[in-house]
Amino acid sequence: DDDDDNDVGVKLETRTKTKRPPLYKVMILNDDYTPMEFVVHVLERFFSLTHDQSVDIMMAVHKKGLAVVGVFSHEIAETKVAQVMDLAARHQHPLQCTMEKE
Ligand code: TYC
Repeated sequence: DDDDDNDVGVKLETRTKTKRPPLYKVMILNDDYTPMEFVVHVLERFFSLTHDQSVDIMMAVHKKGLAVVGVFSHEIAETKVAQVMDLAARHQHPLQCTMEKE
């Protein structure tokens, strides 16, 4: 502002803000009717968990009510929830799967 050029100039640097997309926790909820083996199968099939990891998470849900089974972009999380809800409905199990912004 001291150089009497009427403040005309060229901005030489711009901020490169790389905003990461929000992530979503996908959770499964306990209920009294869905068979344990079905929940284990769902976790193996849709969340690329090993059998042992799936058993551990299923038992955590059975005891505590719910657990996070994975964290994904919005689109992937929506797909996982839909896949679980669809398979559970087709087998007439009341299993619930939901997503929540992290
Ligand atoms: N509580 C169920 C039973 O005793 C098992 C179960 C576990 C159901 C986890 C849902 O998300 C769930 N058969």
